[in-house]
Amino acid sequence: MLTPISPILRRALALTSLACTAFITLGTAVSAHAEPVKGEVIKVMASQQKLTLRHEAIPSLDMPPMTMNYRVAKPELLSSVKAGDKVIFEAEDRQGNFIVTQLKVQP
Ligand SMILES: [Cu+2]
Repeated sequence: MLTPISPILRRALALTSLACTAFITLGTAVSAHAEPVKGEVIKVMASQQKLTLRHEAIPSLDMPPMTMNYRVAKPELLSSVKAGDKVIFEAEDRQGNFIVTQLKVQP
């Protein structure tokens, strides 16, 4: 039977995961919020500064593999990608808004 506690537990686990990421990256001088994630560009919406990405799991954001829309931190991030590109990106959760901060076509 499902109980109301499960969403709370999920959130707690996500926060724990973020805290762990911050702790681990302190020693390696990598951004505390982001980790490189592989994905594929499904759609670019340049006028909205958004794109649709199909991506692998993102443990630090508590996301399973999925397809979703992201806003980009800078419009220039969209200038070098198009639908169908395989990319590596980093995303942050800013008060519930998921923002892509890094975006590169996979070498
Ligand atoms: Cu996602």
